[in-house]
Amino acid sequence: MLKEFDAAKRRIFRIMDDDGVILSDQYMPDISDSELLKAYQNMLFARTADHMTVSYQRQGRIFTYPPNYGQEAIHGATAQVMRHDDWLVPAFREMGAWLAKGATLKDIFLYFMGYEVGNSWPGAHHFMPISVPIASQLVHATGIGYAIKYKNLDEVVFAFVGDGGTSEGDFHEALNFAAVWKVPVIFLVQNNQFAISVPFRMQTASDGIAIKSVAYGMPGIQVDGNDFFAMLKTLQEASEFCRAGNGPILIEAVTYRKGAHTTSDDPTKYRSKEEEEGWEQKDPLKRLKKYLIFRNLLSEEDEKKLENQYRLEVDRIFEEAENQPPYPLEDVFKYMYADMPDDLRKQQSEQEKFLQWKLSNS
Ligand SMILES: Cc1ncc(C[n+]2csc(CCOP(=O)(O)OP(=O)(O)O)c2C)c(N)n1
Repeated sequence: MLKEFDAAKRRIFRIMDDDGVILSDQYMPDISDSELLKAYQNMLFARTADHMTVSYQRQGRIFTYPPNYGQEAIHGATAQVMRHDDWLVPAFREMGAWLAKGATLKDIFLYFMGYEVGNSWPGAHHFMPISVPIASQLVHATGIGYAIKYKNLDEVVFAFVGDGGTSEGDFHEALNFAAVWKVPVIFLVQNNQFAISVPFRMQTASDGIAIKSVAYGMPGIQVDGNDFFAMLKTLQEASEFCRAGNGPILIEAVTYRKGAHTTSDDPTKYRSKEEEEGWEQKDPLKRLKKYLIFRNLLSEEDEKKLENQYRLEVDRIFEEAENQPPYPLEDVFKYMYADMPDDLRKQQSEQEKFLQWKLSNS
């Protein structure tokens, strides 16, 4: 399949249409009905948590948060393929994949509440920290891939980046050397059509991202990122390809960020209702739900029940995170260096003075 849909052939890979109808049976990925239902439930859980996190932010109970709404099929498929020893190198918009790697929702909430401990995610094995400096994580991914190859380990790196991130020098450096060294890295670009307010057509003059793989000397594929089956099949084949020692691969998952860039953004300023409505038909959960209902694996009532159950669960976990004792100011400063340098010590004491001043003036 990877060869047939190689980026150079200019074909987007899709298995299921917008109505949940299977277009090409021969590419259906290997997944049992019960695994499929579980995968859908996990995506629904992530979506529920995502919506509720936006609402917590609006209530002033959590800091800035980047919604995942509309991109869940990419994360759900990754969750299905990623093994315990594989590495997840995240950007910042793939919560379903974090949960699959073993991060708890409470850890995730603590991160977005500013807790330093929220960075450590002890249950998540082979998981790098969330990377807000765009694309900087990709060079780390190539480095991890190099170590895996050097040590002859049976591991694959799943490295996430957005379409905007592909314009960074780090993207070029990471892909160039990953291909030269033939390291087992899946570069997974979530092309959600925007980098904050910058539309994809202003990001690159290239006809898509996947085609850039040709110049780097690695295979690439453009996939309908809202088609769970297409994403799953692609990731299954991509991870086998990497595991077999063939080097890296570039996947462009074409999707749409249905929410705002972050809770500080207002997308109505830079995109139209018509555009949003056009993408609504392609919503990844709606499409998969139609398929599941057609196969009698799910009903509308089942889904309502699940959603209610998830809402209660998310609220309970959020309250647990809210009840965490406040973090000491020192946490903000102490983890960067083994011995804190003088200028950082000075910043800490200035911040302490500022907080005391604020307290005495409130
Ligand atoms: C190196 C760097 N430059 C700029 C920013 C500010 N910034 C934060 S998110 C973002 C856009 C990222 O867009 P994209 O890579 O498409 O990912 P998306 O947010 O769409 O998931 C920018 C420019 C940053 N965090 N890091």
